[in-house]
Amino acid sequence: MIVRRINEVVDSDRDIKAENGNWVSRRLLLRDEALGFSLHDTTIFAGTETYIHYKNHLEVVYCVGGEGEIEDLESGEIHPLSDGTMYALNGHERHYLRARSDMRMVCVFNPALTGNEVHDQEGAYPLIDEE
Ligand code: 9YT
Repeated sequence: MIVRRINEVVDSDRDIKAENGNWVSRRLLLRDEALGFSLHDTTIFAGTETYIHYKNHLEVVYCVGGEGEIEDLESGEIHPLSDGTMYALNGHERHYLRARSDMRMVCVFNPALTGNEVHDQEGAYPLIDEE
């Protein structure tokens, strides 16, 4: 069994800040833990807009605090986000995330992130080989 608390992750090498300063992601579980997914506690900072296209991963996001919106660039739909809203990117949808206030998100990635990925210019994480 793995038990980990957020205060053990903050300011560790599992505490990843976006290069553009838009978000911070605390990685509670990574690929090494061998669960088949990674689990992140992410804060999207107020006033930011982030373009994301996870071409190589499926992501589920559960908003547990703050307010903002997601714009699905495939459908053109804009969905408000607040505490209690989940979205699942089951079609690798290109999207914008906009935060009106700091939004706290619980994120699950499949395949699991290793912890070393950074968003590329297209807002994607690379797929890192299993080996
Ligand atoms: C919700 C979202 O996609 N935020 C960007 C960061 C990413 N979720 C991560 O690495 O935790």
